[in-house]
Amino acid sequence: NEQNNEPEVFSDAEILGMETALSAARQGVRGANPLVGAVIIDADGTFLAIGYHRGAGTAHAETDVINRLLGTGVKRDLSAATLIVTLEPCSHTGLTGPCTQAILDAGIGNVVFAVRDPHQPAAGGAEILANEGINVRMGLMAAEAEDLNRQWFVAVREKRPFVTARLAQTVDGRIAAVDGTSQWITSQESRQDSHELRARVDAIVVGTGTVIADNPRLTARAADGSDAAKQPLRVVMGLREVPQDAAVRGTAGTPSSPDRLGDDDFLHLRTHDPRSVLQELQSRGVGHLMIEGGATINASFLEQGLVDELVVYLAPTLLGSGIPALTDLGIGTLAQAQRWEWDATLTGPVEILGPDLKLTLMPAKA
Ligand code: AOF
Ligand code: ZN
Repeated sequence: NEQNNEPEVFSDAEILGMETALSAARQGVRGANPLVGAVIIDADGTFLAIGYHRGAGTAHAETDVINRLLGTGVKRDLSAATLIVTLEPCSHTGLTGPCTQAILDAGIGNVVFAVRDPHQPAAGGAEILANEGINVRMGLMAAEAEDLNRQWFVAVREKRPFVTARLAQTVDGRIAAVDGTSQWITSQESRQDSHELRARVDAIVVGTGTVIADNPRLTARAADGSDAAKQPLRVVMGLREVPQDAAVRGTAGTPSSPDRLGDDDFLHLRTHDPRSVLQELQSRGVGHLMIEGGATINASFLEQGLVDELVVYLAPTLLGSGIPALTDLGIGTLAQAQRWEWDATLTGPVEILGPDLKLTLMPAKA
């Protein structure tokens, strides 16, 4: 209880419920939204339903667990039941309606959650529920819940998008040969997986150097080459001009044409500063950004500690000399090395994609 600082008391069933909600949360996908899980238990501690949030744009964990229990539109007396959730229920209408309203509509009498939602528009759900007469308690397994989404909390508190950096490289860390050739280092399977990543994020950024060297379209495409339904905003950063006929200027699926210039889904930011890029994209409503190189852009975000998730496609290929995945990170001695760790929320942090490996990493805990 935040008012009088007395520790809340939780039952064994509630503790078990929160542990279950935390594992359910891990089935979701990281990104603009946190991983969130929820459980509903009866007055006697019986488990009634388990739910979780699948990722940005889908139902929140509370709505998911309520729908699983009731189906939509069904009534049942839940005034003695308890909804246990890993994050404070949201109070806002974002891509989905407020969870506070879903809880009130279902007539659930008790709510236990782990941690406050620091995201301003969503925060304050606890007070709304308490004012409506719901018995609300917070703080159960707060440390575990904070840890589950620790990089999401960092991004929200820094008021910037969640940032994924994607590297596609040889085992010796090269993204192109000496002569600049880079198509393709990784397999078809890896490239297809990258397209699925693109369809999940709100924006992709590359440097002007990459645009000039590789002329990428930066669209998300299905295996048959057609455009995915959801396309990211395509962002180029850097001071050099983006050529008028660059593929990145084209609308998804269509070859670039001059009448498409200034299209909403392409943006050139004339800066080298990752923070100003993040600030600009935040103001445009980007919740999840993916960085796709080159070496200078990758390093500039990494050096400033602005990467929340690192996705590395590793091809069983050697180039020796060649273009490295990263330029200087300002590290002079081993003690300053950036340490990363497996994303432990995933069932397997390493995936096999054809001949390649895909690693998903997050910054190691301080
Ligand atoms: C919850 N339960 O399962 C999640 C919450 O754009 P929206 O509508 O998906 O809202 C996203 C925000 O809602 C997100 O930034 C975070 O503050 C909260 N996420 N809240 O009650 C959930 N995923
Ligand atoms: Zn919600």
